[in-house]
Amino acid sequence: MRQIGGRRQKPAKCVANYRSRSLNKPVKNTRDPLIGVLAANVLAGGLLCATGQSVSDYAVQLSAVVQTNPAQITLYWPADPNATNYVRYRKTRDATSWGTGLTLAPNATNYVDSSLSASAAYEYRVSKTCWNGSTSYTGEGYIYAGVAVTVTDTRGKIILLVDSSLAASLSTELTRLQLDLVGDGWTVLRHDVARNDTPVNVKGVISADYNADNRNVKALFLFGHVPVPYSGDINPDGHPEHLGAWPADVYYGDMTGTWTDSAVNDTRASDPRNWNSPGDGKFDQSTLPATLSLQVGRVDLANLPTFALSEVELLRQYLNKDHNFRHKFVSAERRGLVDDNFGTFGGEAFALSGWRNFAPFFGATNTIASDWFGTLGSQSYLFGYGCGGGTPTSAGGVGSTADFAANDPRVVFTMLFGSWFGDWDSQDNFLRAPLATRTYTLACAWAGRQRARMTSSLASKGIRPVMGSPATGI
Ligand SMILES: [Ca+2]
Ligand SMILES: [Ca+2]
Repeated sequence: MRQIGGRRQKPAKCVANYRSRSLNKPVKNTRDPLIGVLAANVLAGGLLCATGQSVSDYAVQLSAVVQTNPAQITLYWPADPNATNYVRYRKTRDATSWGTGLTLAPNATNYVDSSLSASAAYEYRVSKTCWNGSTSYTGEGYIYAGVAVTVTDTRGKIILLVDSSLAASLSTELTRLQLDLVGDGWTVLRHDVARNDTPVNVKGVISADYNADNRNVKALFLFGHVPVPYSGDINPDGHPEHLGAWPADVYYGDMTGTWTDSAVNDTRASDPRNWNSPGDGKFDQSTLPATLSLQVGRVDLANLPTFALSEVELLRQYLNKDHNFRHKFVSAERRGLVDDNFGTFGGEAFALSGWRNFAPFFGATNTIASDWFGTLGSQSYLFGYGCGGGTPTSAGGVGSTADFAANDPRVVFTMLFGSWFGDWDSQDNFLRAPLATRTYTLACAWAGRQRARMTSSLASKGIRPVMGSPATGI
């Protein structure tokens, strides 16, 4: 697998390397002087290159307008002059197949659906095939929409697992969190667990709740340094010296699969945290053994010494942020920021996790390529996506953990992507740093290699504190 920038042992070289390999913004035309650099890099990686495309060209940036009489949903997307064909699909949220698509004209920029039930919600997908004169490429867009869908006021049961070493200090704030979760439609099942317990014992607490009411227990909120399960022999950032066990909170969300600790024997990783041997308590599984039964999120602000506040005070600050956002004491403009420092990367186009999700949320014109800290110091965004060559504490072109400690970027929900910080349980880890900021940021997911598709899960299930990513845990 191709590396996504950065070498753990040589951060200085990593930065220089990143600068020579990456783009600061999507390529807009063939006169961009950086295109040659991109093409050379892609060819050096041995991959085919759709030269001249920008990352957003790989998305169909869908948005929707609905009306009640007659009931209809109109999908819109920006024109792509290179499109040779569009296909529209529709399904219910939980259907597993898209079925047969409906072919639209090559110059289509909208689709009107009037054969629907006003009270139902539908997930739409629009795919395009394109030819730019020298090469072909494809794009996809997804949106979840309904005309008059009933508000979800009962979400089921959420298990709140609290690190017991924090419970007394934060009792007021945790009680308020529980009330806020009730207000959001959840029934809260609270348990406090010791941070030095084993993941197997902690999972026993979760399983007992789930087995007592498996139809209604839907979600798991891990608060604090609840024991961190590790699993697998993986390196989704492509670095051989990062191969091994990664944090895997997905273990806690799987109620049916079998997890073993007998096969993997790999101690080549540069950080012993990633070593995995038979019987060491880290699981073997590199992929999920079963479909997850629970949504899983974690707020863990342990081991962040770059921030001035202690772990307890960082968590108190987080709970205050959470309460303030839920009650609109703090808000942000409904728009999405994309700070892409990788470009198309041989077609992987990591920043699609921004472009493809933000258009359905806010509209294509409210999805904006811009610099993270340069923009978010003075302008607010509800969502942000940033990617660049990484270290455990930074992503090139986005910023560093120290930047998050020194600033207060005005963005609430975030995705960050780059090498070395995806296994989030490390000191001053860059993926957790946004959660430790003062006023705004509540969530961060590692998204890019495995693109995030958020529209239907957020719309129907509620936003999670920290969003799940299979096999990597946060
Ligand atoms: Ca093991
Ligand atoms: Ca930037």
